[in-house]
Amino acid sequence: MKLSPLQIARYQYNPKLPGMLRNGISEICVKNGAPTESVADQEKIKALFPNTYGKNEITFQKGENTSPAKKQIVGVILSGGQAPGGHNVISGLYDALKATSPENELYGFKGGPSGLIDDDFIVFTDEYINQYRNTGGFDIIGSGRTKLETEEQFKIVAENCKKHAITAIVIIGGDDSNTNAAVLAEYFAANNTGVQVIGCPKTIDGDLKNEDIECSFGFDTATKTYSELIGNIERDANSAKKYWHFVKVMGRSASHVALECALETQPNICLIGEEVAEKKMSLAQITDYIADSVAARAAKGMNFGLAIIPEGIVEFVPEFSMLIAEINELLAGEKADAFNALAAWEEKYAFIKNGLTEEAFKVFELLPAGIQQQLFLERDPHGNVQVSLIESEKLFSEMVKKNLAARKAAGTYKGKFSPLHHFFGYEGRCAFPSNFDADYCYSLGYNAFMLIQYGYTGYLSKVSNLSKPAEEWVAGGMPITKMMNIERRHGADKPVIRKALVELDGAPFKFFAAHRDEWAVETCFTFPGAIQYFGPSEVCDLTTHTLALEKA
Ligand code: FBP
Repeated sequence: MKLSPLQIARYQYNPKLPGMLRNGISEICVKNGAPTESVADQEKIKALFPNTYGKNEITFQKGENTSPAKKQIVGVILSGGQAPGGHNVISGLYDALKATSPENELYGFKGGPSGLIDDDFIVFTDEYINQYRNTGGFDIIGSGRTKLETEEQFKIVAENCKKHAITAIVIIGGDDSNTNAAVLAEYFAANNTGVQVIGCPKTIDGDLKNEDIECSFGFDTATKTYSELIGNIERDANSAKKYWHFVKVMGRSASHVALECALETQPNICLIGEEVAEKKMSLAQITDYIADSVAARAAKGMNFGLAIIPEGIVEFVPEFSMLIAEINELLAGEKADAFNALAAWEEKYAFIKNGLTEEAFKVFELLPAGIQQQLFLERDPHGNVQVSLIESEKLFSEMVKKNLAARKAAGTYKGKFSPLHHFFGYEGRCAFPSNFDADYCYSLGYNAFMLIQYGYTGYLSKVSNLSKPAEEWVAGGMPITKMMNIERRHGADKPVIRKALVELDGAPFKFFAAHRDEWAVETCFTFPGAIQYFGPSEVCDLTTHTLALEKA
């Protein structure tokens, strides 16, 4: 592999640990916190997790390490979508494990959770790990989206652990993967396997957070990468003064990524899915809102601008989710074959018209032809519409175009509207982790090993006080069951980690809401530029606006 100069330089970077973990392994002791309860449905969650529920929160502090001496053989997996910093979680875990005893071993199970089932692994060495320090990507062992949730799977994993004398598994993943980590921990405890399970909070979407977990790793780097690109486009727009840019940003469901990018770049428009749902906004209302900005700016001679559209937006538009639900129903089971057998779009269109309720068809009719066809082309393995593949940036720009044409006809708009489209997602998921993510991830991994060493299971590695310099970060752990509640999933009540959506009464959204009217009409763009890895701390170690506002 040919190395870039930055990659070589990043190998030399020493990630910063929280102060309390800096004195060497022999001087890390546990401070017990209070017993915990789940966020809701306490009795039900307690009954489902009799062995792991209600445990104490803990923090680490400087003091004599009293953990029992024991050879540790730890397995680690990466689960779900890539997020910058995954390699550092593994290197932090490896370094703590080896610093505790060179006899300890770290197994990396390949391709995500399926690696644990297929018993497909490598044993990490210094030489192997060193190639991945402070780099982006999950290619160190790969990732996958297989769900680890059935008893049959757990049995196989337990057998594989027994075969290799594995003492603990670390699951690096999002809310679903950590929910499964909790269930696996409970299974292992109930069956006296002696295998511990520790989770680490990952996802660029930023929706795995709560009063304990201040942010998931990867969010910082991904949003900085998108914001750099958005800022560059804003500057181009402000230079050329002829295009309106519609930028869709990743975030399967929650709009944290869009909101953070808006705080960093001050675009003219940023839609927030959670607000759309709360206000029950229709497609027409959203379109009007964007068109108002285009028209107001045009009246001032500015026929350019930028709108950020969160990937998950359409699911939050009530009439659109109703349409999707009807389409899923319309093509359920064998009905899909009848639909697919129709050759021409006109025939398919008639089939759709016939099958949808009048209300749903009205929404369907509003959509641009390209989007209408997309709804029927891209389906997931269960036959459902893949909402994340809908080109919502094009959907809204085309609807705005129509809206402006009507205004022009009515004599209320005289501008020129030339839209361009972008989608930023994969561009940010494997970027070199920012110093923040490099430090945070290394600390999460290091800390995960300390939790293992002290015998905890069903815990999430927790590093907090993140808006402060790393020296002041607080390392510890919290029982995953604390974050759980019961939700309806696939027709059954399930214990799951509660997903964090954008809070409309939270400081980041309030700040945005207080400024957006001005941003919509004036040109208030800010240009964050590229992530800086070397240089003054106030430039290189900056956290996100979201975290800074939440912790202000
Ligand atoms: P995770 O929830 O697994 O972290 O993944 C999030 C995400 O990056 C979303 O933002 C995006 O919608 C999705 O993954 C894309 O998934 P895929 O990599 O399978 O295309």
